[in-house]
Amino acid sequence: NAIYTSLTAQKQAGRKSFAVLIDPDKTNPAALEKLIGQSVDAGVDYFFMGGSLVLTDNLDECILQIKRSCDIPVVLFPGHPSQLSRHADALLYLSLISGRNADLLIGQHVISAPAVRQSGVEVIATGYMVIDGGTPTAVSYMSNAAPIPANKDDIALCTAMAGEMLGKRVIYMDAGSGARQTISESMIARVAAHISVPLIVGGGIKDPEKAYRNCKAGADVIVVGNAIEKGEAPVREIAAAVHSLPVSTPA
Ligand code: 1GP
Repeated sequence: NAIYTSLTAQKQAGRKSFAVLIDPDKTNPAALEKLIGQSVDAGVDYFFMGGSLVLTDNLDECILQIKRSCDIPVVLFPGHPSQLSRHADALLYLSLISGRNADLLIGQHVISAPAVRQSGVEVIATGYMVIDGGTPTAVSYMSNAAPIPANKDDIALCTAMAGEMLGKRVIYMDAGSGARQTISESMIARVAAHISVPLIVGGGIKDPEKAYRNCKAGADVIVVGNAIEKGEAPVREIAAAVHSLPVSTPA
């Protein structure tokens, strides 16, 4: 359980992590090589791997390319049960607890369970919460489930609490890839104050200031995908902002 052990140890120490999300359908070996180099220089903590569609069978090859070049762990963040690779370090086994679509709560897990078990990949039970990002995102469309309204902090809080009590070992709050509106810091703070498991936050984050404020509000892991893919987000500066916490107060 190396990845989960490190997530919880980081949380206990108040250290924040930065994950770069890679969609295997939207990269190529040259772009990935460049991103790996930038990520190593920046001290990125994790690569998350996944996408909403499975257009190519690029997943294994992307992970192997990463494994050949660096030690940054690869964590699967699958949009579909077929996005599984034994070469990954861990799998966020996502249950869409914000939705009321039984298939994404348990149905797809029943289908994928034997393959997941057989892969030998570390499984991290994840309470996945989609928050309205102000614009239809792939996840809001594909999940066929209503997201939590952006201003309903109480619903988010109760959903996360229920997820934790049901045994989810991390909570992932996601405004959806490319969301116009990121999750509010007030919602992050409310959720973080009431759960003890690590909190992952993503969706529409582009700049170091927002990443920093999310961490201050209580996020433990910040995920950025779309803006890095488009070359709009500075990997090094976001990593530095995330890693600047906790700010040590003079004795
Ligand atoms: C999406 O949380 C991730 O599922 C990251 O979102 O691609 O907008 O950074 P972005």
